[in-house]
Amino acid sequence: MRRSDLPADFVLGAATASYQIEGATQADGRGASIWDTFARVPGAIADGSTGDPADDHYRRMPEDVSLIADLGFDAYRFSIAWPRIQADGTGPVNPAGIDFYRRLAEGLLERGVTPWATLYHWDLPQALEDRGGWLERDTAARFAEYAALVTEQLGDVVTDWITLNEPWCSSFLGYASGVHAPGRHEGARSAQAAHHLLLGHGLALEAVRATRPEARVGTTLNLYSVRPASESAEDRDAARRIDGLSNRFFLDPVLRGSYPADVLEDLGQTSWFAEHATAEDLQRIAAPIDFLGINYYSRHTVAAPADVDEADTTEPSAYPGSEGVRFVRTGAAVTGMDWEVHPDGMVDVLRQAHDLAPELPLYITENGSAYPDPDHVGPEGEVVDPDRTAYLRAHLGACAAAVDAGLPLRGYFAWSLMDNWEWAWGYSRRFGIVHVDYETQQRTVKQSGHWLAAFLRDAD
Ligand code: IFM
Repeated sequence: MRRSDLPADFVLGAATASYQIEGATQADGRGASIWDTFARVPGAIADGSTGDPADDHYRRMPEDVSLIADLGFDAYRFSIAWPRIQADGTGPVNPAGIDFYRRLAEGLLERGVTPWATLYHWDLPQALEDRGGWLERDTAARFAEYAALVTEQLGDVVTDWITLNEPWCSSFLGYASGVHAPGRHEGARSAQAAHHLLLGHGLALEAVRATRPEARVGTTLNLYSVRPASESAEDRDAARRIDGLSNRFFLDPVLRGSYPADVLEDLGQTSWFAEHATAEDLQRIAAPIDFLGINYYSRHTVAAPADVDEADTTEPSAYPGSEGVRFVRTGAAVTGMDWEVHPDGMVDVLRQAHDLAPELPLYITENGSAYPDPDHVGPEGEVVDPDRTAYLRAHLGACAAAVDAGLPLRGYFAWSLMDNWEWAWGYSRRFGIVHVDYETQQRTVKQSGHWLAAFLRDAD
């Protein structure tokens, strides 16, 4: 697998997100986000840590820009922390917040790296959560206002915009299982949060188009390859449910302008959606985008609940209405997140999206792995992570297979540029191709990073 196996204009980048790398959560007028609050809840984060200092990127940004450029990436996907721009989620722009992202984008451009900005990678201003968060329709309108402010300010230095990152996580991990901020247990009502997120996408899309007609705007979904554990009708129904809630519940409204009726039924949300998810909302959500971002990590093999009692789980589930569905271990290799390594699944999810919107350019906006590789730098300055290199190589191979199969895949972003704060796992999971020593903030390119840099130069 070589870079030259991919089209010459195929974009290769690295990705990060604001709360996971920036630190400096109280600097320069930044307001509190739901993750600042959630991380302080006892037991919410595996190692009891918070996003401070994370990678201290807010202060070390110029050094990180050099790192990105030196590794040879074409593009860098970062996210903008809403509470740095509007501390409470409303009102005028905080100039210091905008200035940080302007310097970042300008620094990238100076080094020949294209900035890709995500407007929402989960750091909702806490003040908006206090008013109901994504369960409130008004949050979608606030998001569009914020999107207009940001693109007005930065649209001269950023052309590629992603409205939302992984609305499945924001809604079902945030409002159903509660393992992500804001940590609420609202059961199937979490689907209403998903609708408001998608409406926020639609309204933001409109706002960005009005502010910056030249912008390229898309959104990013996390999609899974889903298959039944057997061909039994029950297992196939389990696969329908999980594909429904993880994939179709987001793909269908964005690409077809409708929610899947079977999923609304599983959720018991048919009447709420009939009343509140209006035709006008769906028209907005399905307005043409310039590309779809897909974050792909793994495959789910699922089976029907073993027996009726098993559905009576006490843990709030991220799959309301389908609580008893079992996620089956197949014996296939898994990463340190216990996620099955299945590169072919990347082609499956690309095809699933492509079938709904044959003309739409697709990008893998995240793909990567955490492994329990050494969390220290060796005596020769090396970080040896062969599993991560193999994972990257295999998934870049899947990109080439997708392109060869005629799918309009235009780029790939590795998750992540550097080790960072992995949400509920804190600092205990490392996805970086660059190692970060959290004591000293020293960055060291891992073997996987050296491999990727050679791949980018087509020298592998
Ligand atoms: O770290 C996350 C990222 O923020 C969103 N996508 C999945 C990654 C790995 O869990």
